Amino acid sequence: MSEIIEGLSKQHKSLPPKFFYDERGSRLFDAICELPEYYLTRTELSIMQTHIDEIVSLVGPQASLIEFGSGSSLKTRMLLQNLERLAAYVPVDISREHLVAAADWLAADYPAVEVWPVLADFMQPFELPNPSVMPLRNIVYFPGSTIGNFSPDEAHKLLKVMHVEAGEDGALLIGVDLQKDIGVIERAYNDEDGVTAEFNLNMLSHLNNEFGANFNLDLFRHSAVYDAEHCRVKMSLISKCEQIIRVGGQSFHFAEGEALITEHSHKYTLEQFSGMAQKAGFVVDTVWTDPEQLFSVQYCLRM
Ligand code: AVJ
Repeated sequence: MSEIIEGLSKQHKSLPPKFFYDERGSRLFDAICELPEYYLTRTELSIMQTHIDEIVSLVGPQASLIEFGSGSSLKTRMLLQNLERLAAYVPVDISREHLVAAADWLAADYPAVEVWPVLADFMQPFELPNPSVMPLRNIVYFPGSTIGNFSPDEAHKLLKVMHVEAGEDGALLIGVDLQKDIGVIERAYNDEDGVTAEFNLNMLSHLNNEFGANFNLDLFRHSAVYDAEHCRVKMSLISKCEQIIRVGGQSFHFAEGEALITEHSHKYTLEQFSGMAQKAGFVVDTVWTDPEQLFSVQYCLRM
């Protein structure tokens, strides 16, 4: 609740993207991943499919795979399926619900892999479990260009935590969306069917249902524009009129046309990302991209 009050009290109102993901929000996000305009998911998956053998040989046998976030995605499955004699799969998530669901599901499908869920906020270093087989190295996995949700400062902090968790001889396998034609990016966040608009507006339903807010969804509209100066998509909800919203015993005034920022999605050049990785103590070892250079999967070694 305090995060909501804080975000709505700012001069430029904003709320953290994690408030997208109630049950309906998670379903809408899955639908986004299937959209023809949303190139990210399918491109990342195809890059992984094309290069899985090389990924497997770089990681080597008996690694511990530490996913930041609880993965139930096809990409995670591909790794569990293919990596040699994994010592453990360690999903790290702040949501007990997500963590337990993903861990149970994967444990059932990959009985040979020890699943060790960790309930933690991965912005801070956390303790790793002790699997029954000693891992030869730790591989931090962060797919989906989720790194794009973080400001450069936060992303740096997060990469430093990953550096700690990767440990001696560890590595980072990360999906990073790339800078490209602005039209292609903006279409990915403004799909024909309006699924992204629904996903964005659903944050307000979530706040109504879970936190007793009184947003009227008809009085806000979806907006997603690329901010070239900051190399990021700014997704927001624009108030269609002057209005007062109540939540947590407080009132918040919206002017007509005022924006509530719901998400930033940063896009990187290969050079920018490699500079950021280096600052956090990683060296980019191998970069895989698709033929159009839309997206990248990067294997970074801990220095
Ligand atoms: C899950 C953060 C990678 O930024 O593209 C999709 C979320 N937002 N459509 C992204 C999202 C709108 C997505 N990430």
